[in-house]
Amino acid sequence: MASTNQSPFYKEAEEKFLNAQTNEEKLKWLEEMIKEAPKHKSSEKMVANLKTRYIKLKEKIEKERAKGKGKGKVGIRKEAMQAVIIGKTRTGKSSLLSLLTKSNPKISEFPFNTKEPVIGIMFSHGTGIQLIENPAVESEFYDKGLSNSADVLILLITDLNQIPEIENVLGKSFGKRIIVFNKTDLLSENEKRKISAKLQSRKYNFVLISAKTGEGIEELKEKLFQSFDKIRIYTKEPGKPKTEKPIILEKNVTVKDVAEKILKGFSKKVKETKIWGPSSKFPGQIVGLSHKLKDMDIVEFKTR
Ligand SMILES: Nc1nc2c(ncn2[C@@H]2O[C@H](COP(=O)(O)OP(=O)(O)OP(=O)(O)O)[C@@H](O)[C@H]2O)c(=O)[nH]1
Ligand SMILES: [Mg+2]
Repeated sequence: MASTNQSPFYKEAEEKFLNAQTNEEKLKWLEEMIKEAPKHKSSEKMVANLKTRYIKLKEKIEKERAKGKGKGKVGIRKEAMQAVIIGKTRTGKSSLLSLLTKSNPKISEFPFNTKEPVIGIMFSHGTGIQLIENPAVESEFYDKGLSNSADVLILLITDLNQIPEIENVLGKSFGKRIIVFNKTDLLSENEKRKISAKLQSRKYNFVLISAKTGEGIEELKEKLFQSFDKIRIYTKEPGKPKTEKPIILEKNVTVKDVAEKILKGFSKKVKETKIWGPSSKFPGQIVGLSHKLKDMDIVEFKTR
């Protein structure tokens, strides 16, 4: 497209088109490029090309909408444990996401870089937790539905005044809140102490972190896992080691719930159950189907 003489307006639109992050945005700038394209004979082919691209892109967006993917955003499949990172721009949402997951969102000192939700998986406590960065609350890109459906909401702030602002936007989203105060590397010990004291007195579930230095990150991971109210259960067959990965279950599950899950509804087949771990009185204790399990228990089923 560079061969024909283009106006500065065209070039600007083209640059924005190339940098656009969503299909809607691309479409908008493509339309602008068509408008601003030179109208002489030598550029006819170029304009025709642009129009074809415009039509194709428009069709693609409409198809995605029809599939119920919302405003051209990526379809997000909700995993068993999902937490959404919510906050104002430049608070470090992308920085935190890229620290905790393999996701690689754009990070910059300039505002409003994240224009659609970004997903990552954090591996911790032997399992995967889905983390999603919701674009800045004060931007048009913020996705309200996403915050409403999450189990856990990470309110990422760099100033205590941001809490009411975010809560305002959240309305009555039911997810459990964790207040995460970021950029502690920029604060003195005294400032940190004051912030902690204030959050403590307001009875928040909170943690102070630095996405830059990693301070507080282990504590955050722990709080995050605890917020889901789930327990990890390992299973084993007689004479074999326990499973490598735990199954994740609601708190207060019984041996029967686990049996139903791993034996696919055939808990009747269980002849004997032994347990090791926090809910057992001694290693290898024999228990009945109604026994309540605790986080990190190992359950062995004998079915023959
Ligand atoms: N000093 C310091 N800077 C940080 C920390 N975390 C993030 N930053 C910087 O803050 C700026 C914004 O970070 P991002 O992660 O892009 O923020 P965001 O909340 O995703 O912002 P948008 O998506 O653009 O709305 C970048 O310059 C980061 O390098 C931190 O813990 N300490
Ligand atoms: Mg971001």
